Amino acid sequence: MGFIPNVCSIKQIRRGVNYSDDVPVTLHRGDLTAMDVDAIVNAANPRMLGGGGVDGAIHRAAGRELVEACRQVESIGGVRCPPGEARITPGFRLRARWVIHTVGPVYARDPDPPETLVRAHRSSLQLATSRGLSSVAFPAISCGVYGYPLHEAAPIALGVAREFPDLDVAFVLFGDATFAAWEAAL
Ligand code: AR6
Repeated sequence: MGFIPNVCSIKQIRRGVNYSDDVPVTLHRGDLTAMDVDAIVNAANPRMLGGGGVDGAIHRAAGRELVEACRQVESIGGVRCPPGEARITPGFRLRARWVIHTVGPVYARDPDPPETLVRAHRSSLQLATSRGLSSVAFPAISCGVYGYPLHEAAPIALGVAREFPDLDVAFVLFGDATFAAWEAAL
């Protein structure tokens, strides 16, 4: 069985192939909350007050201040972040200085899941750019509770990352199947 590195870049994966769109996107296995980057992206829900999955892990690692900061985000009828949009808070006890909260599509319910997934990634990276950040790490947005099939989500997420060649974008993927889907999409 071949050795699969824990961290690999498009450049490493595409070794020997002349790709002109070589951009600094990296894949990691493991825990997003440990990433030492300017911002990690949270797969949040529209209320933005915490939840399960990676959202719960981020809130536990950041401490109670994070939910208090989320509460301060403007809410319209309890919705702080509609699907496809992004909001930013400090990272508090995380190594990352910021948390960008985005809401991906619920695959079975969203009227246009690919479009909403594109917008969730793009609005996160636009927010990072507007704040002058240079490194951002994503989980597999919508690929847990929200039910987005891994092999459909991976090329969408990577495609949007390629729109931001000046940002250092990492994907931190939990589990072999998720990592394999992203690796295949590269
Ligand atoms: N680091 C990296 N990835 C993780 C981690 C972690 N610590 N923990 C889980 N994952 P999900 P969604 C992976 O369900 O589908 C929440 O309740 C997980 O294995 O966290 O966008 C929110 O409040 C999966 O691959 O997010 C929302 O209600 C990926 O992260 C809802 O879930 C995303 O799974 C959002 O659902």
